Amino acid sequence: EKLVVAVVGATGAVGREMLSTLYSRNFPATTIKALASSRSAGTRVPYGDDELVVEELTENSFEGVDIAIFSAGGGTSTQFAPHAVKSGCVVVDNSSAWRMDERCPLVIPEVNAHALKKHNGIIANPNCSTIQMLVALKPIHDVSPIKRVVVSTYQAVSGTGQKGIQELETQVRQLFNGIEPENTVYPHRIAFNCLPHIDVFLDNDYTKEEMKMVNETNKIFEDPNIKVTATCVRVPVFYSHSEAVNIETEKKITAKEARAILATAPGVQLYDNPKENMYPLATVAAGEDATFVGRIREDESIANGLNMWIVADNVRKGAALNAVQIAEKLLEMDLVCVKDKNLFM
Ligand code: A2P
Ligand code: 11C
Repeated sequence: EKLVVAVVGATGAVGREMLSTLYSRNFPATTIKALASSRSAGTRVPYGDDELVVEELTENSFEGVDIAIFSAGGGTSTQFAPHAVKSGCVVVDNSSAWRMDERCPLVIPEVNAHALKKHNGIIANPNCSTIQMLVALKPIHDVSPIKRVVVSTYQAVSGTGQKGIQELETQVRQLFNGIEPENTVYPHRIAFNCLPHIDVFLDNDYTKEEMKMVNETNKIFEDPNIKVTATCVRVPVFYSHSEAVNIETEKKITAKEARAILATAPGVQLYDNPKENMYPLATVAAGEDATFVGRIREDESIANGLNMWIVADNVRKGAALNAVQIAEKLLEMDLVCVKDKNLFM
C-alpha cells in the first residue's frame, strides 16, 4: 500500500535526524519528500545510502502526502500546516506553533499516546526539555501523583539548530586562536559560558522555554494543578540536554522504589551507580534513543521529595525520534486521516 511522507525542514539539524530515524526504524513509507525553503531547493540530503532531492515548500506540496513531519520553525508551521491538512495530510509538528492549541494533541508516545485518538489533523511534538522530563516522571506520577516539579536545565546548542552548533564551534576555534569571538546567534558568548536565557523573555521575566516546560507539562499530564517551575540554561554542549529535577509526590516514594519503577519504564534507561561514577552524561545520551536517569536521591528537606538527573539527546528523543514515534503510533492506531480539512484554514 502507498504511504507518502513529507519532511518539512529536511535540511535542518532536526530534519536530517528525522530522515535518518525514518530510515533506521524502517518506517513503512513508499515515498519520502524532502521539503525546505527555496534556498535549498535542488540540493540533496542523505536518506540511508540514498539521497533525496530537496524541493521547495509551497502550499501545494502536500497533495498526495499522507503524513508530514514539520521541523522548520514556528512561522513555517503556522503558515503551512493548515494547507497540509487541507490536502488531507496529517501533520506531526515539532515547532511550538500548535502545542497549546486545544484542537491539537501534544503527545509523547510513552506518556499519552491515547490523546492521539482525538486528533484533528495536527499533532504537536512537545519541546525537547519537556519530553525527556516527562518520559522519566510519568512512571513515578502513575505510582504517586506529582504535586510539584522544580527543574533546572543544561541545554545543548543543537537546540538552536544548525546555527547554534556552528556558533559554538566557531567561537571555540576563535578563542584558541586568540581572536575575540563575535556573538551572532546568542546575545553573549556561548563558548566556555552558561547563558540563563533560552528563547525570548516574557512579561513575567521567565523565558518562553521555561514557560513551555510549565504549560506543556500541565497539558500532557492533563492536570492543571501540578506546579512546575523552571530555570533553563544554555551550556556549551553540542548534543543532549541535561536536567536537575526535584519533585514532590503525594505519597512517599523512596529512592530504591524510584529506581525499581524507572528500571522497567518505557523509553527510560536507568543509569545510576554513583560508586562506579556512573550517572547520565550528555556524551552517554548523544546518539541514543533512551532518556537516561540517574543521581536518584530522596530530598531530605521535605517529606515526599526526590531528586534526579535526566539526560537525553535533544535532537533525537527531544525532536526527531518522538515525532517519528508519533507517526508510527498513528499508523498502529489507524489514525492517518483528516476529519475536517478546513478546520485550520
Ligand atoms: P533551509 O535550509 O532551506 O533554510 P535548523 O533548525 O537546523 O536551522 O533548520 C531549519 C530548517 O527549516 C531548514 O531545513 C530550513 O530550510 C527550514 N526552513 C526555514 N525557513 C523555511 C521556510 N520559510 N520554508 C521552508 N523551510 C524553511
Ligand atoms: C532549545 N528547546 O533547546 C529548544 C529548542 O519549542 O521546539 C526547541 C524549541 C521548541 O533551544
